[in-house]
Amino acid sequence: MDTTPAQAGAAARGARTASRLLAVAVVPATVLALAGPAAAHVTVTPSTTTAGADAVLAIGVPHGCDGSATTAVTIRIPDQIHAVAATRHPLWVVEKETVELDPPVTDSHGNTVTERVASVTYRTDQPLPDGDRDVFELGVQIPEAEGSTLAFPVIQTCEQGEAAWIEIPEGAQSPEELDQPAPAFVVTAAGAAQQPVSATDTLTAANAAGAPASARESGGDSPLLAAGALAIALLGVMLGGAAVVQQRRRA
Ligand SMILES: [Cu+2]
Repeated sequence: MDTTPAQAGAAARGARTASRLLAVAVVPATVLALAGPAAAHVTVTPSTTTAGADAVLAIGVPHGCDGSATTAVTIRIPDQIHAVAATRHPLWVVEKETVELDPPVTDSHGNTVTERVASVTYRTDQPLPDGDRDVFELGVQIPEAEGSTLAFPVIQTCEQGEAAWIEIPEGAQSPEELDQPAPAFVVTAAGAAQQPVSATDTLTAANAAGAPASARESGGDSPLLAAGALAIALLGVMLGGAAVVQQRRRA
């Protein structure tokens, strides 16, 4: 059966609409899916942010330095924290750098403390590949410094190069505006809700709300994003298909 010029025109219009719909659905979906892991930065997720409490700080390293594998992670400890118990970690050796405290201080157990841990370095001779992630846990006592921000600048050394996660927001700046923000969180009063510091720490809020460990330690890679992207893409395909069918029926 010959198609009339009108029918041919209608079909072409239908196809154009469908491909436009597809483009509208697929492009953002792809961008979202690609964005996932790369957006994650080095994070700190405290088991609690409460002043005076004993806490475990999970320092998450979600990727290497521009594709290069990680060989060492040095975590600088803020002045207000004196003692740090580094969690032993297979494949990694731990080194602590201490500095003298002048004047010495008395800790919460009444002991005189003459030196404090200034940094903790995890080092490995089996580099952590760029596509993998790892978490380093430190046991500390949160200082009695309600409302203050505790930053843990991290130097990530890789087979090629290094990444310095040391940037501190100034004034009203938010950590999201920085390329390599230092992981940080805000100390809260006993009984107060945990306060996330930045997108990189939203996990802190998730932690406070009792999110499962896997969610707490996942550092910004989110299968959810991929699922969302997929759903949008499917929707696009279905809409596109429906438009084509409709066009055909009208023709
Ligand atoms: Cu990153």
